[in-house]
Amino acid sequence: MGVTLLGRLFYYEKMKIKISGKLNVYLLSSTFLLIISSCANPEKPNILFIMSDDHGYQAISVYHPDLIQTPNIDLIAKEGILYSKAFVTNSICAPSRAVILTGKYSHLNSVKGNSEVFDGKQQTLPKILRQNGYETAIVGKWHLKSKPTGFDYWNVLPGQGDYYNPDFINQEKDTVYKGYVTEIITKLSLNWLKNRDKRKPFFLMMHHKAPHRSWMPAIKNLQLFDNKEFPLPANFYDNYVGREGLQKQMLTVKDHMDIRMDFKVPCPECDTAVVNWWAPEEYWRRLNRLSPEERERWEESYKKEETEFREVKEDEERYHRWKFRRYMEDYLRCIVSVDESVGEVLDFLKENDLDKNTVVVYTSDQGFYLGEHGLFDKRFMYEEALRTPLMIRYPDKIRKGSVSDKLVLNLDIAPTILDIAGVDIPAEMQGASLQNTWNGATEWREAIYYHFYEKGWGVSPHYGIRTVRYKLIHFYDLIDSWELYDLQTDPNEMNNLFQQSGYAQIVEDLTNKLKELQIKYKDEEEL
Ligand SMILES: [Ca+2]
Repeated sequence: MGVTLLGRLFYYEKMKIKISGKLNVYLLSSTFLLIISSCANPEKPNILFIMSDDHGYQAISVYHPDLIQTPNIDLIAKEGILYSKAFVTNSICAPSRAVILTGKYSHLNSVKGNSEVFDGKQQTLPKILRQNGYETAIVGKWHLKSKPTGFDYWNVLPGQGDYYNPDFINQEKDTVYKGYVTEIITKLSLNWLKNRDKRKPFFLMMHHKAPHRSWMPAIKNLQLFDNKEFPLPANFYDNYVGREGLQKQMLTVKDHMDIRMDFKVPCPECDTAVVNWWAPEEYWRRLNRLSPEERERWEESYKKEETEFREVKEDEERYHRWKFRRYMEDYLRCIVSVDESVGEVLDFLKENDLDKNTVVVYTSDQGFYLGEHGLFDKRFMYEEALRTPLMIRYPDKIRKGSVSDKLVLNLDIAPTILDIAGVDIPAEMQGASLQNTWNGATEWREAIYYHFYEKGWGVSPHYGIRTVRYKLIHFYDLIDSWELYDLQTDPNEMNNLFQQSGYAQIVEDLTNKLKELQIKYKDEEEL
């Protein structure tokens, strides 16, 4: 629009120049104003999509104020819309990223599990935006094995990436950056924003590695939360009675974390007493990325943990509580840096007069267990990993302080962003535009469909349906087991009602709806 309008104005001016000198000056100044206004307010809004990795909603203060304060992330929700029931379709890193890029379920987008390679030839959100005049970029975690496609600029971590002095790969060369990964991702994102092609609207995916396991905080934050007690979730000591899916998993805080890699205790005997055979080597590889000065501060900071470990390790209950506290300390320290990053980019938008015309999204690739059911990690369809944080700021379009309890999905992100950009949503995309949740429309889905495929850590593949009130899960492959929960009376999902009398009709209705969703989403292989 800008170029055509300017071309016409210059032509008009040239014709009038002969008529009057005064008129000419007037036209020049008005053209100048129009140039400024057309650059500062392009028709299409910019889109800043911020995604962290494994950030449970329980660790965002606008959702849950007890664990940590995240004022900058909260601001996006306070100035926009907060989703209290946002879910993922497959709760694990690479598959969630593929869903977001394509707007399609895992069985149709080439990535069912973390080991699969993303087919970069398929249609994706950044490709469509780029075709429609957007300048596109991704910085940070990519995790899809094939090289990014559809971006004018990409600078990403190889694989999972490292927290300290990390390697990055981009379209030109590999670079090792000095510093802490969250701060580097912020800096690279801001550099791109400063140097982008300002004639076009932008789409930037800023993808943090944090707070992914093994939760290595910025050196400056290593002593945050020292001596803070974190309340244990009500179902930390879940005994898994009646729920076979949980009985075989190896993802508990008390039994399946490594003393050195996860809890950072520098004890000499820890390399032989490990849960995961790969943990000692991986611990040293990660630690060896620190400079000698950083290493010294690291070792000094974790001395206290070794003393505590020796004090509590013979007392089972104290030891379990200590493990939970150690988990929370480092996990939340990583989130402090993510929140600082969000603050920096929001400030940048404001200082550069971009805040009014930039849509900001904050989400995570999925949720995470922070001790619920005794777990860490994700994968299961139980609420804390199925849910993900989601908030959108869109000045002038979304009323400040909105809250939506509609059942929304990461599948909806691509259609939503296309809708915001004024681009047609391809029919093959399976999600819906979230504009319908903030513009007063009443039509919305009444149930969501989930399918998890991986087999590691003792978790059996499973699929299921969640409605506003109920959740039905079918574990298959390693086990064959069904679970039913009434989320209204049992929000912690402790009581499997599947075999209980009085629920046959509910099971039948949910099974029928589940089959309908499998047909709708073309995922019929498990029927
Ligand atoms: Ca993840």
